[in-house]
Amino acid sequence: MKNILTYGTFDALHWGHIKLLKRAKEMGDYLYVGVSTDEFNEIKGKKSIFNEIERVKLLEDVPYVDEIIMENDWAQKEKDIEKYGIDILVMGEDWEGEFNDLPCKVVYLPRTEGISTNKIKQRCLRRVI
Ligand code: C2G
Repeated sequence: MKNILTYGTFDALHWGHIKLLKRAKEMGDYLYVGVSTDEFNEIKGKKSIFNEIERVKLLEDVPYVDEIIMENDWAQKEKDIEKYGIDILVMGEDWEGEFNDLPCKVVYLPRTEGISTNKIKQRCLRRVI
């Protein structure tokens, strides 16, 4: 049983997030997803459209997601890796190199071009498709 782990805010869930989760799940058998709490988002300097409860609600029905855990701080990754017996941490390439010192294999995947939560926010502000 190969356990995979990824983290994110996953605000305004979009196909870029889904494609990341799909590729992460395809690397193993069970995918844990660490969702940044609203409090941690403050530390990350992110103001999300949806709160942590709503962001979890959106992720719960994504078929690739096997278990959701909350991400409260930068430092919990090592504990999570031990606690859940993680084999691979998967992150988007925007995190390239950031987590190489963790006690598991780390894979950085290409981001999906053309979509981001910020793009969605901009469209909403312009109210156009
Ligand atoms: N992502 C992607 N393609 C996009 C947008 C996002 O592949 N077009 C990936 C990101 O690279 C990340 C994941 O989807 O791996 C979640 O993205 P965010 O919600 O923006 O997460 P982030 O704020 O980067 O939080 O401790 C790690 C942080 O919690 C990661």
